[in-house]
Amino acid sequence: MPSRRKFLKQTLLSSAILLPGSIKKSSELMQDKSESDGRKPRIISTWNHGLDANEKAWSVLHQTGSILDAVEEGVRVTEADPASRTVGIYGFPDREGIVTLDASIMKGNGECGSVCFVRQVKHPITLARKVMEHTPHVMLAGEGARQFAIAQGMPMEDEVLHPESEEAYLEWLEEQEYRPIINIENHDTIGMVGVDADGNLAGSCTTSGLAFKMHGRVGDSPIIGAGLYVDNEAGAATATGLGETIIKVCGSFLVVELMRQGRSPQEACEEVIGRLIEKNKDGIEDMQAGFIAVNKDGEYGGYAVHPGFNYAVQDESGNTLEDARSRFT
Ligand code: SD4
Repeated sequence: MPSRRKFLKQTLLSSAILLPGSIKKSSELMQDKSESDGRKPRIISTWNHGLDANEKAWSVLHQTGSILDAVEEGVRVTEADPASRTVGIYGFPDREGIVTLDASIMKGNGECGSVCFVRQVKHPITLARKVMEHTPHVMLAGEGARQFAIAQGMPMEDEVLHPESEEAYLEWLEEQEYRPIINIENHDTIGMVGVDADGNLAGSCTTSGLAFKMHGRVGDSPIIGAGLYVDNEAGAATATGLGETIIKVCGSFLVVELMRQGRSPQEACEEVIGRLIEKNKDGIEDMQAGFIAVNKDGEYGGYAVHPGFNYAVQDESGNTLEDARSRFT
């Protein structure tokens, strides 16, 4: 079965499993997200794993009243999930067999922190927050980021691949074909953006990056403006998919700038996917990328290059998985 069809089938199967009770089927949902109501507070996050992450974020928001705490705690659920092959230390390794992680966090007032190419840290999102709050810098990389984690008292994890990651890596080694494209199945970064009842925004993004990437490769997720951008004056956006395509258009920043100029979150995501396709024409049939966005009024949207991208939307009416529309069908 071609990889995209397999992915779609898997997505549909897992959607069905994840859709009990209050979680609605995407087909029941309003198609035009630009008409989405501006309900606040609201938290949205990428892919199926966004459902569990949203649930945690929502309870943290209600406990602490902090949208920043909410987006940090929410994605920590995914980082700690041994079943995740695309986020955290149980994820797929790079081509040397080493798991390296990227993460970023941002507040609506412009404060932000990120880490990239970091090893052995179970919660890179928390490390990114520590960079934001306890250093004069925005971004720490590699061994420096790891040393900072140790200095902050964060535990170091053994560098043992999860058995499923190891199996996939050994299989990959047989061909060792390095193609810097997304194969649609192996990219499921979690990006989360949220707005509280007062219109304060925050966002987080964390990933083990592209499976079997070159050692040292850093994607969009830890780059402020590419994988994540938040501005209380306009809105917040985050990205998933092939980071190289997203970096080239400063994707999340551009989504937020378009919202500042008056576009709805849905319109802004669609316009940036259009720009991304323009700038990445070669091989676009094998490249997936998607954005989600929320504005300060609580309206939201999401859009992707190809079908198969979904995102979880949490507000007072429940936690819902929605299929994003896409440029190609
Ligand atoms: C990256 N954007 O490292 C990440 C990978 C990914 O959904 O999204 N996935 O390029």
